[in-house]
Amino acid sequence: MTQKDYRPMWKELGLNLVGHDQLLNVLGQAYKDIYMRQENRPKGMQYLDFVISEAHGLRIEELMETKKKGNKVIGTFCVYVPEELILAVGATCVGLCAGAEIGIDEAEKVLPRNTCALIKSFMGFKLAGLCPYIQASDLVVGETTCDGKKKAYEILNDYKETYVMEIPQMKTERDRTLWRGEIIQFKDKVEQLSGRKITSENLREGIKIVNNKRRVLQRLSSLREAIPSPISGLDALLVNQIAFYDDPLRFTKSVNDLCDEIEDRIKKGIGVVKNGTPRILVSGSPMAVPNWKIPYLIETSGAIVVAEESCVGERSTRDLVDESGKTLDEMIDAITDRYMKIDCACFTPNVERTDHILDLVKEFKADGVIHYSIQFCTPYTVEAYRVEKALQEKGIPMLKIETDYGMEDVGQLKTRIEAFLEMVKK
Ligand code: BJ8
Repeated sequence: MTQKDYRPMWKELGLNLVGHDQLLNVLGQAYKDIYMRQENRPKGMQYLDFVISEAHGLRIEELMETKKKGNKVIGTFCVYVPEELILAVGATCVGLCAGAEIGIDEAEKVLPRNTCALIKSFMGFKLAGLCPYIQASDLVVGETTCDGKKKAYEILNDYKETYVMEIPQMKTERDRTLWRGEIIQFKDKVEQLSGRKITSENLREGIKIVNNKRRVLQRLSSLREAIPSPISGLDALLVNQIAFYDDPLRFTKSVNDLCDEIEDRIKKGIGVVKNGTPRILVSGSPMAVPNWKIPYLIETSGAIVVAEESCVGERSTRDLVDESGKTLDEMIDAITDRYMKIDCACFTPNVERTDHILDLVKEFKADGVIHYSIQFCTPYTVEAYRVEKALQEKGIPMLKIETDYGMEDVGQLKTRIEAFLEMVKK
């Protein structure tokens, strides 16, 4: 994927060089097959193509540079971890590799076979020495969302220091108090790690940077309401995936440029598909890079993905932190409230999510919903029942898919998706 010889850097990071070369070859080929075959992509996607081609190269070099200057790198797996506090101390927040079937043999030595692919993936990446992001991180931050992750972090901590934030399970006032306490404790941890104090000034800046990143993703999302769709779901997903590890300022600027171009396309009536192409909302578990399986199957079956009700999508970008806080305390309150709004299926009850899916269907004029759960992900597989019921009541078709990162079921999934799209078209 990458051009320059980064092997000395990868060696210094303790990566398994042979395995890593193989991984990059496989990923490079997959990217060509899935992304580069698309026609009529916006030119602005070239920036994203470049970022992905340098995901293990230039971006890691940048992280190593910032570390040399005394700044820290913090790796995360969940959108509950408040990036604002990390940026406030001049540290960098990166999403860690968890979207590919990698190091499964190693992962299964410490985890049961019937574990969610995302969890197995991050464990596999670490144990097989294939994720430069975790190697470059000074600290990994986990969270008590689902049981699988919670228990896996205990094991991950044997290999890499993993700090765990306690996420409440409900949304009462008592839960808010707990979550606020967690944020304060995380603030202390970040201060101690970086040796820098969080002040109202640097936190205001952190809030602004993250809000702006979310604003540009909201902008991209709202442009996808247009008919015909001006950008493929695969490309939009890629933008949302890259948001987790690119430099936030550069990313915001590049995606804003992309949005300008898309706006222009909409004015000219340019789309990536014809009018009348079935419009699909994908909802459920997050799709970490390079998990492109479901949107690829949908978009090569004659439909277009118009939105993702997912943590790599709408769920993590729709809410901003209120910027009116003046004191540090007020800002912490604003961060607490913003993150409490995330409607992860780990919460109970979680009616906000179902309501939100119904709103998205309307807003994006979706013809149907494909509910995607990673196999063995109890929160989303169980919640799919309620989502389906709510959609049925409104006469909106839904297809429930449970799968992992493997390719064994691709033929069967394609048949099911095609049959669903036939039904949606009628
Ligand atoms: S806020 S969705 S990013 S926890 S898929 S590991 S839930 S068994 S990833 Fe998530 Fe945060 Fe929630 Fe979002 Fe567990 Fe399910 Fe696996 Fe999951």
